Amino acid sequence: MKLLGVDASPYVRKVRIVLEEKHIPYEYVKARPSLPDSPVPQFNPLAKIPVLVTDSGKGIYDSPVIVEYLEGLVPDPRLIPADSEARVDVKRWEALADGIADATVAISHERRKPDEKQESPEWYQKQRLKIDRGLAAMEKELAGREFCYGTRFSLADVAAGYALGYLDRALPDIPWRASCPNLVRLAERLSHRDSFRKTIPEI
Ligand SMILES: N[C@@H](CCC(=O)N[C@@H](CS)C(=O)NCC(=O)O)C(=O)O
Repeated sequence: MKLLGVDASPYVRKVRIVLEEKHIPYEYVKARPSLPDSPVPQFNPLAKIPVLVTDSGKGIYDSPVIVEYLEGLVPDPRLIPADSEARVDVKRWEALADGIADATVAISHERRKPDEKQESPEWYQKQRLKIDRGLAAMEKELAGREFCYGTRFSLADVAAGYALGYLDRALPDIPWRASCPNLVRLAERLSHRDSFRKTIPEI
């Protein structure tokens, strides 16, 4: 199977971490969706990355669907619990982390625009609140625990870890460490896992 994407995308890293955790061999095809000759729209009509292309040529998107697909393909090690309530709790962590990453992407893209094209301070504040409240919710749920959900590593940890890593890279001026000691410890623990080390963006 092939994974289409680039290192700069946090959602691509999430999928790569899952592929590494499950030891699934794949070809990483560096592809930007916006280039004229990009292969991405052929496999995802929404022209977004990541896209996983199966050996039969089917394009799978978006990242939560890809993760679900990989979990079904290689159930061991399990990253999403089988029990339906536990499953929802883990996917809720994923949704929270994805939302933090979405707001981080939005601010980081906006900052690259010329001053006259920038969004209003209120827009920035709205995005920033999503990040701050999202981190506060994660910090609270993590209190007294080693893992984000239950007593073992899961997709919840993958999600929190990739979102924090991306936040550090894209918006290093956000001082989240000062108010989130539990997340600091989590990020430190995760940074030693092979899956996280092998997927550190090259850029
Ligand atoms: N919710 C999607 C988000 C995917 C996404 O927005 N990817 C960005 C790159 S970080 C992209 O492809 N943007 C191109 C576009 O929106 O046209 C997922 O989790 O896969």
